[in-house]
Amino acid sequence: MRVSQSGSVFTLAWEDTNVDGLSFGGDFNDLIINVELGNIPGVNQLVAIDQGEDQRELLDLTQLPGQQVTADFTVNREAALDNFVGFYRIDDEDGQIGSLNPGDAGYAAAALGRRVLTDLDLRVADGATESFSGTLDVGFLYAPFIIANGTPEQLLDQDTNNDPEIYFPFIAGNADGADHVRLLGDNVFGFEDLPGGGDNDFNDIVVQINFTLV
Ligand SMILES: [Ca+2]
Ligand SMILES: [Ca+2]
Ligand SMILES: [Ca+2]
Ligand SMILES: [Ca+2]
Repeated sequence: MRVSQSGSVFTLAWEDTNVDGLSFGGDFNDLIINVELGNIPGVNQLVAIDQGEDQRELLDLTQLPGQQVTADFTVNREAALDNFVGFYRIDDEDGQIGSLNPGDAGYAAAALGRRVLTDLDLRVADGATESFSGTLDVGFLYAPFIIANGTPEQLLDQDTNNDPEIYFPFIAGNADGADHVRLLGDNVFGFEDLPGGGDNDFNDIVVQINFTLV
């Protein structure tokens, strides 16, 4: 059998005699099979499969095989505020956490309690770009959050006077009722850090994620 390739088409050509060089042999046309490879979605496409709608700036790892994926983050900042971006596990595409929905009392604390990649602080200096890498468990949905000019610790401590604003892709979860997360591409999230949408440039933090199966 001989194999040749033209683009996505592989040709398998068989010779059915073992007498080479004779008129009835060696022509490798006794059986020919063309195999065309279809478009096999990559892991990044699978994660992004439900992205694209207004409040669907989510990571869908429910369809991935295996146990974990490596997530490589590229984080860029164009903002005066020192923002903090993270991700948390949600139970459905509307952001539910147990019995809590976005906007319910205690939702922000519950979201921070579900925070993943807790050893990664996705924050960079203004105008800077940095790379981070971590692993995520497959089989779950994750949503991003942005804390404007603050940290999770400030929201979780006992002092309510130092609480920064936290924003989610789910408008109901945002105190100002404004959109603060926008999809800029597959697994590319742009965040707006100002109350009420501010200048709406959605580049105050930009997080791009590339997934690979472990
Ligand atoms: Ca506080
Ligand atoms: Ca949005
Ligand atoms: Ca902005
Ligand atoms: Ca900006």
